[in-house]
Amino acid sequence: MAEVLKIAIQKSGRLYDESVKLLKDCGIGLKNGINRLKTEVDNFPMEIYFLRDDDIPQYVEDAVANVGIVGENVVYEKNKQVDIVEKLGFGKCRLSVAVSKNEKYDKVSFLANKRIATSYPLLVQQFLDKNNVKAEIHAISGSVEIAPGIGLADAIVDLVSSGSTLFMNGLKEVETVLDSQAVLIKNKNLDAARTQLLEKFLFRIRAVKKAKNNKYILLNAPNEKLKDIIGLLPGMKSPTVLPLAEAGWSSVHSVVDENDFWDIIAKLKEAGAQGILVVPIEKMIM
Ligand code: PRT
Ligand code: ZN
Repeated sequence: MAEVLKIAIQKSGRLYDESVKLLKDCGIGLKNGINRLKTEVDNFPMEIYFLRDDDIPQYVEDAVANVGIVGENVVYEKNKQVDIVEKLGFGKCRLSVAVSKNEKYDKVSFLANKRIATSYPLLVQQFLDKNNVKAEIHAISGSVEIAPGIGLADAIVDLVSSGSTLFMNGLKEVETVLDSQAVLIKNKNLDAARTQLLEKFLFRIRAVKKAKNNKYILLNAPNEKLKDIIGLLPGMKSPTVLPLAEAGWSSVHSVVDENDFWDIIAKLKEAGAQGILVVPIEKMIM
């Protein structure tokens, strides 16, 4: 049987939808039936395993799966022998210290000799060591945010994204221990065939990521303004310029970074651009 790349993704939870979407955007056709442990793929030599996120680093270390998609927070806390290959740009959150909103927190030494509840004892210990603070870590597996309210802890370290969970529990965020996002991890001893498949997969992931951060832009410009307008557009090489049917006008096509997008649009209008169209890009290969 030909070699396949075995990938582990979260079975359900916050990373599931985006992980599946990434595979689909990479042209990897998942068969339905997510309630199974594993699924095969028709059009790419890949097998997909659906697992709890906490178990993914271990499975990848043990080569039960060759690669996996999991949060950096889990990778570092589990501390398994795996390599991080690529940041994936979703599942963004931070692991933060929070205390009751009434506490007067000034610096990390506030935590000295305090009780800290967390599901991330290793990362918290490393954070305390780095700051030369000794505290008591209470490792608990869920509902960490209620620990201060029931008198179990003086502080917590937990994942935060919008901050509303902390707010609803009368807590405030005071330090960031780790910024996290979903990453692709790999086994340290992939054979040549698997390494080649991973390269192929990574090439697609990067094209999808790049496309997500860029937009295709089309606009009409009076020829006398062309020079100014082209000056505003970076493009992959340089913008494409085509004559319009109406004399004295051109159509300009280019690619702009999502982050600079609104800024550039405003300047383009000011410079005399009209009929600006902005289109999402599906894949982008440089
Ligand atoms: O069942 P399984 O073990 O696979 O899933 P899980 O319940 O352990 O994990 P899950 O699905 O909750 O999260 C999977 C991964 O998503 C995490 O390991 C992070 O890498 C990432 N992620 C991103 C988050 C969050 N954002 C997040 N906000 N994981 C958890 N939260 C929780 C947090 O623990 C807290 O309870 O959401 C709450 C805070 O959210 P806000 O928006 O109120 O701040
Ligand atoms: Zn989990």
